[in-house]
Amino acid sequence: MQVIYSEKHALHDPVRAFANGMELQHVESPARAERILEAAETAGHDIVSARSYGPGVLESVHAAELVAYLRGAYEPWVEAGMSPDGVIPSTFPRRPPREASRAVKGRAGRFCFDTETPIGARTFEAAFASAACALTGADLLAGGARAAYALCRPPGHHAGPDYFGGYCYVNNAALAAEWLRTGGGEPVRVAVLDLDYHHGNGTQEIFYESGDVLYVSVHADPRAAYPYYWGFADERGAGAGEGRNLNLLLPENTAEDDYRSVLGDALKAVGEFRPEYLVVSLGTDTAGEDRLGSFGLSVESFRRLGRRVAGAGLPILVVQEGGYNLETIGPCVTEFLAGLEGQ
Ligand code: Q9C
Ligand code: ZN
Repeated sequence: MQVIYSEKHALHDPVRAFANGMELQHVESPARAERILEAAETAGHDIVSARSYGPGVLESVHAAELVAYLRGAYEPWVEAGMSPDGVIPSTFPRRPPREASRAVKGRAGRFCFDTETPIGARTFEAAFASAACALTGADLLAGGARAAYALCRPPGHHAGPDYFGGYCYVNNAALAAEWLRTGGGEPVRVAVLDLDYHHGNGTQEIFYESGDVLYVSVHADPRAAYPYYWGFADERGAGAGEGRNLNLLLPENTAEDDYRSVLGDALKAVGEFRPEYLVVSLGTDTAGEDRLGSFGLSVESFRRLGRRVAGAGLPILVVQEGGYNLETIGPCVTEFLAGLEGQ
């Protein structure tokens, strides 16, 4: 399978996050992508470079103000005497601000929703390259490929229409889905199946009122798990998107059997939607060894998941989201891809 990669991911190497009332070493590290790349090479996949896209492409799913902020946030932050390790806000608006703040620290909270998603000197370049990996995958599918894997880093599914957070800056899966939806002239239906441990609040909100894009997510119950304020079962879409958003919640500590049964429900919804393409947001933070998740999937489970997803019989673009165990992230991904290829 074609594995789309950009070495520019390494330009983003967040130093710290603030969580749990503590300063923590950041877990979304360049090593994640390096481990996946090594495993993909060992498994014999075809590593291809991301193509180039104009910066305007980000505005197909994001507000221009968000993109401009991400591009320009770092320099004024450092010039104002804040940490050169990256922009991390500490004050957040509880309602839309009536005007842009004149204060660097006021602007820092405008688009970001947490204290774990720092903007470093070259974060924007890395995020844009990550998006380019997903878009290249979309192009491969549009050109007739049956499957492709975008090795995206940083991840994307927590980034919404005009906000970012959860280690995500721009929404790679949403950009690919939108590219596939509109790429061939007449808009076509696209389904996004999100298998990260966490609900993909950003993807949900980007397509919430879209009749063309079905968003289905299998994730940990937000009553107990991040992102806490999104991902409930009664979030079903609105307007033309009514009924086209499906959140399937699992309790903490879910093991493979229950996970697969709910994946079956998710794939049934995808099938009934009759899309032309399927974009899979794949997080391996569902693995038992992952420090951010509580589920009990094994490395071998991912092959069985891949086989099930292949059963949808659609062209499939897999986009990398989370997954933080450096020992298992590579094998989990390559097992999933082997299952997708029917092995
Ligand atoms: N102390 C993705 O998997 N909170 N993002 C973790 C750790 C943030 C996860 C708390 C989790 C974000 C793409
Ligand atoms: Zn996650």
